[in-house]
Order: sequence, then structure tokens, then C-alpha cells
Amino acid sequence: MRWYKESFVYQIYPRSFNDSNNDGIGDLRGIIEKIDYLKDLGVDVIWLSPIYDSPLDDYGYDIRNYYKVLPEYGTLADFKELITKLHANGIKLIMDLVINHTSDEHEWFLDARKNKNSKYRDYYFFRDKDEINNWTSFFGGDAWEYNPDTDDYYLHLFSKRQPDLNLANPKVREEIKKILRFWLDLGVDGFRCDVINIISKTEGLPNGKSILPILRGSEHYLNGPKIHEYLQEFKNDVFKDYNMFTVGECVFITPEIALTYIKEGVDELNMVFQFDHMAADNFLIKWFPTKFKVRKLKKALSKWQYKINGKGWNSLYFENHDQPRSINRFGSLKYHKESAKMLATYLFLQQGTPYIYQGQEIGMTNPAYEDLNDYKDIETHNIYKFGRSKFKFSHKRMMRKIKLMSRDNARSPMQWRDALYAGFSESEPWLKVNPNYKEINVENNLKDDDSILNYYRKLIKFKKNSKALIYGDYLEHYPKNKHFAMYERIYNNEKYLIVASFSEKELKLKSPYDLADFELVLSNYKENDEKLKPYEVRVYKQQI
Ligand code: ISL
Ligand code: CA
Repeated sequence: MRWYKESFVYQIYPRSFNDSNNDGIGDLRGIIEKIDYLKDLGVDVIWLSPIYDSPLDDYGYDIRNYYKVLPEYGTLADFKELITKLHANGIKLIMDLVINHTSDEHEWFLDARKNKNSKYRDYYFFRDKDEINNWTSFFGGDAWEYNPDTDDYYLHLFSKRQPDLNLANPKVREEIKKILRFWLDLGVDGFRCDVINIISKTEGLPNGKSILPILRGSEHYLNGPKIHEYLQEFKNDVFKDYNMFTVGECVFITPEIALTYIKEGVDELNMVFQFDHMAADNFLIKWFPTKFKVRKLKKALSKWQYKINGKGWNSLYFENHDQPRSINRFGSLKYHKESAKMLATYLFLQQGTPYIYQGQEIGMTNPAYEDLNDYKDIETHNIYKFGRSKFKFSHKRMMRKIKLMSRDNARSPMQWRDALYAGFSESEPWLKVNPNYKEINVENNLKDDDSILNYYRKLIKFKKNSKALIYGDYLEHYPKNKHFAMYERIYNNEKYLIVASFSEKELKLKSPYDLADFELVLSNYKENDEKLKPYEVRVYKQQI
């Protein structure tokens, strides 16, 4: 059974979720304390961002030891307790799998960088000065770093403390399979595979064609030559023996290429995280805002709905640990509650598995720190340096950008209640809490029947109770309209019609059908009339 199709996934960024021992850092026991909260929300699967031992250059996406839990987060025993308790409550757990690179403190790399004869040398890409290429790193700058010990260079597509693994080496793939089995045998129910479509690089590492300093070389690693071979190997040697699923983070992917991974029958991955809709407000480029974001958002999501339907399965997300909060991007601070509910309904009732990122269910917003030093994310600091030095942008201008786009917007501590540090910890957290925690927090949401959290609970039940909303076909109406979205989901004798306003103004409610033939079954407003109120969403149902 492809159980993931009927599941809601909740992503936890462990460092910022809940701190059980008051050292200012979230931890595994902190998650254990909140299992009831997760159960009441109604989610089926937890995706844990990396909890492995790491020097935290990229907050865990730089792994030092794949078999060990970062001591700040707890122990393997805590992990076992967490998974046992989650399972006892009917919640599954998927781990983050980061295999494009390790930390520069991983024992393989420490040994490899020391001498050319190391047995781990071919685990990475070391090259002499005259052999290196012109590729650039996702985090800005050159993708090669000098290694004084052997007087040569190594490849890193992310930070220089994240050397790329050479998966063309069968020994590396054997190590990965060992890691996969280790966690699966502990009971893990699947993996979110970090930047999985860049793990195969063209042999010989040729120069990239781009003249721009971003993504140069990408034609030699995006969906690289041996990617299918590697994923098939992982599937045949490991995955097929477990009742699990994978979701692959795939950068710069199209639905056509996605299907080469996720098509049912191929099943190299079960879903991908695509980025088309994340580019709707030009955040991928992150420099130039756009006036057409609603239309672009709708277009991107519809494209994936149509092209994947019947062949594979979509993932549905607006937020994760890399993205600013969705209310700031596509909703409204003025209509905070309304827009949070609208966004959830509009997205999650499409075909695919919904992913909720911690805090999204209470409408958390970007913290927008004033001081550059309050940002801890390496990408944020690199972008700042890049903008200042390459484009000569002013400090003020760069701070404006960072407040909008920093990945730390998603990483500020979870807001549990109106108490010091938002109830996340009793000590100063590793990253500042958003000052709006006094209003926006879980406790307030629990008290208010009409809260975002209570709406999420209702919405989750609502979707899970309907085969049409899970499996139904998708048909969009008025795709060009830039103020509202409308689509239907059809399955057997049921039809749902969803209309969602992205406007602060009242809108005329258009419809291709006579709505008198429908029943209104869900909305974020108590009263609904001929006009759509600001950020109003409505779900209509019809038996056909
Ligand atoms: O986050 C991004 C945009 O702000 C992307 O460029 C991001 O780096 C890319 O999507 C890959 O992300 C994943 O791998 C990175 C890690 O830093 C991210 O947190 C992770 O989600 C390297 O492991
Ligand atoms: Ca802690």
C-alpha cells in the first residue's frame, strides 16, 4: 500500500522545536514531550531534519558521523524512545538523508585530506590545481577549496566545510546502503533525500558553460549521468525490503524529469520536492520582487498537478527550513488568520502528500531580525557578503533582502506560549525568538476555537476523510485570474470545488457552475455571501 498518499507529514527542525533541558537548543526529548501535540494535530508522519553528529557549519546538513546523534540533541537511546513512542501513537518517522556531501570533520574526509594514499581519497573529489574546473557553489563563490596537506583542491557544491562525496566509487555507495539499513532497522519509515538529483557528476568534471557566477557547472550534475543507476541500486539493495517511502529534494527539476524518478513502477523515489512554485515571487533569485506572483504560483502548482496525475505522486509544501514563512510571501500580515487558513486549504486540498513545517500550523511569520549578527545561517551570511562585494549593494539594502529571504526566517524557535523565550526554553535560545510570540503561540491557538491550529486540525481530518480530495483529478478554473484561485477535484461520483482569494479586497465570486447545486462544506469565514471576503477560502461539494 502506498500509505504515504493518505498521510500528512510534519517537518521538525530539531534545533528550534522544543528544548527539554534548557540549554537553549531544541532536542529529542523535547520532541518526545510534544508527541501529544502532534497526535492532536492529526499528522501521520514526522520528518526530522538532521539529528546526526555534526560541527553545525550548515546546522546538521554537514554530517560528521551518520551513526551517532549530535550530543546536544540527545543519544541513540533517546532516538529509540522517540521512534517507539511515535509508533505507539500511530505516527511514523522519516529521517533526513544527506549523501551528496559530508562534513569536513567526517573521519573519511579527515583521513582523505591528509595523504594522497588514503583509502578514503576516492570517497571525495580531489584534484590538482591544473585539473580543477570552473564550477560554483550553491552558497556562493568557487566550488573548489585548497587543501594544504596534499597541496591540491577538493570539490564542494555547498560550503567549503561540506566536501562532495564521490558516488561513482562503489565503496561510497556500499557505505550509504549500510547507513540506510542501520536507520531502517531501527524502525525508520523512510527518508527525505537532500539534494538527491545532484549526486552524480559527469566523469572528468568538465567546465560549466554559464558565464554567470551562479550554478556554473550545473549541466554536469543536475540529474547527472548515473543518477538512475545509483537510485535503482539503493532501491533494489535496500528500500524494497522495507515498508517505507522516499521524498527527494530535487533542485531545478521539471515534472517530465521528476517522472523519470517517481513514475509508479520506476519508484526510484516516491515523490520529489520541486521548486517551481517557490520561484513564484522570485525568491529563488531573491533579488527582484514580482507583481505576478499569484498567477505564477497558480501556474506552477497546476503544472505539477496536471503532469504528475495518474503517473506519480506530488508533494505539497509552502514551507520548510530553507524557506521564509508563507504568510509573508503569499498571505497577509493584516489578514493573518484568514490568509494562513486560505493558504493551507488552497495547497493541501490539491493532489499529493501535504507537508507542514513546524509553526506553520499556528501562522508563524518571519522574525526579520534587525542585526546581521542575529542571523546564524551560513547561506544568509554568504549572500550578504556576495551582495556587498560583487554588486556593491549598501548594508541597508542587503539587510532588507535578508529580512525577506533568509533561511533563518523559518528557523526561529517554535512559539509555544506567552512566556520568556516563547516557552521554547528557559535559557536564551540559539536563535532569537520572534517578538510576536506573545500573540502567535500554541497556547493561544488551543484556547481559540477559531484559531489557525484548530482550522489545521479540521482541514487534516477533512482531507483524510475524502477519497476525492486524496485521489481525485485536478481541474483548474480561471488560471489567468490574479486575485483568486479556483480548482476542482473529481473522483467517482464526488466533486469538490475550491475557491481561494489572494486579495485584501472583496472580490466578485465567479464560477463556471451554478453554486446553488453545491453544498458549502468548509470555509475560513463564518458567514459567506455573494462576495469573497479578504483571503476567503471556500470548499464546495457536489454529488454527481
Ligand atoms: O536553501 C536554498 C535556497 O535558500 C537552496 O539553495 C538550498 O541550499 C537547496 O535547496 C539545497 O538544500 C538542502 O541542502 C543544503 C542545506 O543547506 C539545506 O538546508 C537543504 O535543505 C545542503 O545540504
Ligand atoms: Ca536542549
